[in-house]
Amino acid sequence: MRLRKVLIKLTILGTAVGLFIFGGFGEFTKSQTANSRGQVKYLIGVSHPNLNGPWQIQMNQEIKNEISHHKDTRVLFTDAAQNDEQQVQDIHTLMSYGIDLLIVSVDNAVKLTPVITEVYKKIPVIVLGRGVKGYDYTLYIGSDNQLNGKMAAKEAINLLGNKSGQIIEVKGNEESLQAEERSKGFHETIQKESNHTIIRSINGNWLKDKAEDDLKTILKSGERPNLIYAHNDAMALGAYNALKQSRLEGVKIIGSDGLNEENGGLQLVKKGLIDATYITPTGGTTAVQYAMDILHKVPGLPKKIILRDHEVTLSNVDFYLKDRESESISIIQNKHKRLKLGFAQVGSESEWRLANTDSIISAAKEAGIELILKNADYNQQKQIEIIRDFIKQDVDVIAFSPKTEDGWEEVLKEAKNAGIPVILSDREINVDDQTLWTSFIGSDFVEEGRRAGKWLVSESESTNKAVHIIEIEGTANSAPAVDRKQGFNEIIQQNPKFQLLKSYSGDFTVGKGKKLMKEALKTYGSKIDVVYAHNDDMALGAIQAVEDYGLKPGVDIKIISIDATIKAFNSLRLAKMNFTVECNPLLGPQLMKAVKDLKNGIEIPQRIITAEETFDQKQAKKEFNERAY
Ligand code: GYE
Repeated sequence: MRLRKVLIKLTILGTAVGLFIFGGFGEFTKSQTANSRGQVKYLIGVSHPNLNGPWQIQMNQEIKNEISHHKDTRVLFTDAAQNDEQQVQDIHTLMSYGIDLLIVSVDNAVKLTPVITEVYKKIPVIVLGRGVKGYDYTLYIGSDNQLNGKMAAKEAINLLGNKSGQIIEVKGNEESLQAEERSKGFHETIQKESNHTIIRSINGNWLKDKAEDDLKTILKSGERPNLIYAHNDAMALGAYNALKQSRLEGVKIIGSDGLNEENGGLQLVKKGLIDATYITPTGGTTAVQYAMDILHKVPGLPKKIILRDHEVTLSNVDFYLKDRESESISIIQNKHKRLKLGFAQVGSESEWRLANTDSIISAAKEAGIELILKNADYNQQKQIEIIRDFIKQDVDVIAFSPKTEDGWEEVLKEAKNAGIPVILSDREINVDDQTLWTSFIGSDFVEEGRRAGKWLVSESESTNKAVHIIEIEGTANSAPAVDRKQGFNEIIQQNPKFQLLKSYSGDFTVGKGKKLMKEALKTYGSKIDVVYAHNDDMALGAIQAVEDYGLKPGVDIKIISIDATIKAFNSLRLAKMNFTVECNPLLGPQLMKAVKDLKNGIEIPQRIITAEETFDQKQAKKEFNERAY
């Protein structure tokens, strides 16, 4: 059956599916797709929840443009026209055409997650722009929507000033994670940082007309907001129309999307119809680039790419209007013959860190980048001084692994003023001004903690007795310590049988792990059922302490850890450890790619999150010989 006929048949059946091919092979048939494909090596399926919004259309256009560079690849697009059941059906249809990879954007995370999980068991899946629940996908590409909402709240506070104002929020779509997260970031920040009140949250379904109609009704009933925050620019324009028709002036409007086209956010800001928008990249181009890497089986690809949103107001809109016309402006000038990267390593505290340092050195060599690597010996002041020295040397890019989350504002401002981009390696920081750093490359520590917790929950399923836990935390106020604690707690708090006896503050070293576990054993003795250590080194130290105490680690006391280094694998093999969550230290190649992209004027993601696994004793035994670090 020819594809056109399939399409006609589907249309006759009255389904809403829009299935269309890009790549110019109208003779493509279903059986051809699954069997012989002639010139076509790869077939990518793209499933959209709807193509009636400008943002989604832009995403689609980017995919088309990028795919045209790959002669051996074709794309099949489907448009579910805002019908969730239809989108599930579309994905099945794409699968029946034998696609090699699925790119999917979803409106309804709850309804779409099961089918995506199912597809992910068979082929790679890229989730684009709008998320799903859980981690059953190959790669996620999208913005940090909670941060988007938070930035919008900060701008709302700025626009409203000190008086207490009234805000109406126009949400995207009830079931979309993107809307949920934007809303969360917005509400939290307004509550915490202002006297303003969000008097109402309505659902605009991402659509201009719906937002406009519903707001008109609300305004007619006499409600008088001072600001309207809409989750996209289309609805922000709807808000503007509603206010105009209701003859209300002086009400501030914030949108999001920031497209540069007629009625796109940039134009709305420029014309003064709305006060602020956020350029939220669709990720279409990035998705195709990674899709090709996935299909070509490039090793070490990340799990999540979080793109950077840009705040746009009247004060900077011209820059973005111009910048977008002449893309790829390098922010690195040709100061040196070779690209010069200054890396301020935090220390040599753990096996993980040693593997990380090696990875950076060898990747720089391979990439032909001049690396100045300095070690701060786990001293934050020293790390700051090293960064200052890099600024003085006028390196092209600075990267560092921040010891703790706080205390970086000043030195990063100095780097920014000197025009040197900063990349955070493996640990994040706490600063209000997100423009002080360019990109973060590392792990999702909260998820690591959750995975440790989930293993304990499943391991303890058969018992109703209390499970007594000792936690040995990483360096106080460091991102991995804060987040690994949070993720683990989130899971174990769901059942009161899990009892945390005590959390000790460690420093990621074997010595401290041993010392703290000795203390724990002195206080709690054999009452302890489980040790949760924030890294392998401290777990290894704890194992020694348990043995010294005369108990069997792994048996009398279960040991859970994070990093999955070869030494942990060995302990798992010897049944002294029970479970380790992988934290990938091989960040060198991703870092060098980011440095080169900066040079080439390619905007690099705000966050690049590595893909990671977990290992129990059986898996560790099997993979011991292949372990790279
Ligand atoms: O897990 C630990 C280390 O920041 C991810 O720091 C890193 C952590 C790693 O020393 O072993």
